[in-house]
Amino acid sequence: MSGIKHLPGNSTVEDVVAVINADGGVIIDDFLDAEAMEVLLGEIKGALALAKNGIENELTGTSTRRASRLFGRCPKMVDVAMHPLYHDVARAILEKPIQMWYGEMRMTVAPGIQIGMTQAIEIQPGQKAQPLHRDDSAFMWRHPDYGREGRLQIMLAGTDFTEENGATMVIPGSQVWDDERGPKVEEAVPATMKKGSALIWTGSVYHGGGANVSEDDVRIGITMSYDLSNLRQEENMYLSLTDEQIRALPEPVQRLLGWDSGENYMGWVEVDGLMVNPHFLLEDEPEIVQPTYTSIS
Ligand SMILES: O=C(O)CCC(=O)C(=O)O
Ligand SMILES: [Fe+2]
Repeated sequence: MSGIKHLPGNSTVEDVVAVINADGGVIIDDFLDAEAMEVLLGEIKGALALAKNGIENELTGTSTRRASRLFGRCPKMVDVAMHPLYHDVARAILEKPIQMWYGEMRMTVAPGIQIGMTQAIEIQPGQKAQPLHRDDSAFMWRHPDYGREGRLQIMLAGTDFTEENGATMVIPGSQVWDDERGPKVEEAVPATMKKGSALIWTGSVYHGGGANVSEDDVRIGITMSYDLSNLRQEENMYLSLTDEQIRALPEPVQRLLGWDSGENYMGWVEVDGLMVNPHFLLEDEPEIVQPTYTSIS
């Protein structure tokens, strides 16, 4: 099995989309610059300090600490979410429209994207490999029946990722496998990369955290997902983020975290007797925006 392709941090969105469409995943070298990485890592280490090692669970690991709620705790996560080689690539891959009938009119409706989960993952020496899996199993996704991706995930390296310290293991090309074919450990390759680089892969690609067989080299990865906005968020953002935390974030990120409703009507709230976009609740001078189909083919 060949390795995972690397692209430089100054690649175009089109370059990145092309490699992901072919292989299911790609590594972007120097995704964040050293200065931004140090700020983010300081915030992440603060969150990890409050996390506990997992209990008797192969998926979460027992020599692994996981810290979530990252947009409430780590303001620098905004740089990851809004990076064009992640955000714009996610839109290009996920926002595939559907055609539907609305009365006698043929309409095109495109889903939006939303942030589905966030996690800093610290894999300590002695941690065994995580079983290879597809993250879109959270959505009960079927392959190739659905003919589209539900998720685009990122794993930003907070330390160098090496074969010894538990670099994420990936099976490039496995996004096209049907649901009967199981992954084999020998088919997976390590996403070795430098601190500040990032692995980006679709929810249908088999992958898993690697074993940390090093003496004393702790691996830190910072992950989040962009998911179709019509799916339930894996991490319950409405219960994870306080009102104060969501209000402190830039408007696009508030919307990406779920305080939004798209043209497919998902996520509205009733305010003053009208169905409105929930971003209304965060606005100082709120404007009533009712959801509506916007595209007519
Ligand atoms: O930590 C990693 O490298 C991968 C973790 C992962 O795939 C998961 O927890 O779903
Ligand atoms: Fe995973």
